[in-house]
Amino acid sequence: MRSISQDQINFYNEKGYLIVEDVLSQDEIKELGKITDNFVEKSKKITKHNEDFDLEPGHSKENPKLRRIKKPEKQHSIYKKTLMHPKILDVVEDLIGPNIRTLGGKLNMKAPGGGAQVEWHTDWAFYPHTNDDILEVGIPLDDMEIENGCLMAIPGSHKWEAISHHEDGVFVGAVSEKDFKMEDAVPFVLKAGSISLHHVRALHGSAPNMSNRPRRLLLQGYLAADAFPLQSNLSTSEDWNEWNSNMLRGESTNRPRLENVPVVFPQPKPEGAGSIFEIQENLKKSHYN
Ligand SMILES: O=C(O)CCC(=O)C(=O)O
Repeated sequence: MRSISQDQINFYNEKGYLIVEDVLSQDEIKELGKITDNFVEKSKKITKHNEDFDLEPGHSKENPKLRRIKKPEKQHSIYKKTLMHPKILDVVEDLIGPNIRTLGGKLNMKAPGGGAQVEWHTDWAFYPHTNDDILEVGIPLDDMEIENGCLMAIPGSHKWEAISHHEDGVFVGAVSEKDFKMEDAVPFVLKAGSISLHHVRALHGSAPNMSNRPRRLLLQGYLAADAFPLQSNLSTSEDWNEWNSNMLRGESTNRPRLENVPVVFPQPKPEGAGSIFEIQENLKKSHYN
């Protein structure tokens, strides 16, 4: 039985995003919030990005500005449980089919009073695959509104030709202003407990947090088992075992489904490129100021 209606599936196919309400319980949200607070506490001990954390400029022990917990599912069992949450997987299955791998997760945080924007981009620009049955689930740990920098997307943009995320021939992880109209953006205003899903080719971004509340958003990536990355090297048995350890439902396959999908390859990268935040710092003009 489906967990969402045919109308919701049609909406996702047409617009490239979907909001589903009341998927996680308030107890689950509270627990996620509590462990996330502990990670913010932990981040006070560091002064530079590391394997686990990405920091916003101005981060300090007194005023921690943890911008991202990387691969949270590898850092705490509660995040792992959320990545494998049956209710989330049921919705994902209705949209991309029964054979599902995960791309893993990230937890993006915007501190009150200015937590930084994410410039407009598609996830596809960072990781093109053999087909685009790939999506990202957004799980807000705080009510997400325009004031605290909610995620936004341009409806229908997942059907556009590939847009370059380059400037002066170098990958900057964001599109140019001329490529879209900000007034077409739909804000994902969500109560904590609800989820958003956006297609890998949907153009999306988010503004700085201008409120006095945090905006913490857990993002979890999922893909059809027959979508293979165009960039990755699955050459050894070890790579293959690791790849298959990301299967969450259904059957793995060694037969990539090759679709006629438009791609601009995300190379060359800027010097010292790390997270999306660092890559986007190379954009000459922010979409937000
Ligand atoms: O945190 C956000 O508002 C958007 C994040 C995003 O699009 C990304 O990390 O790729």
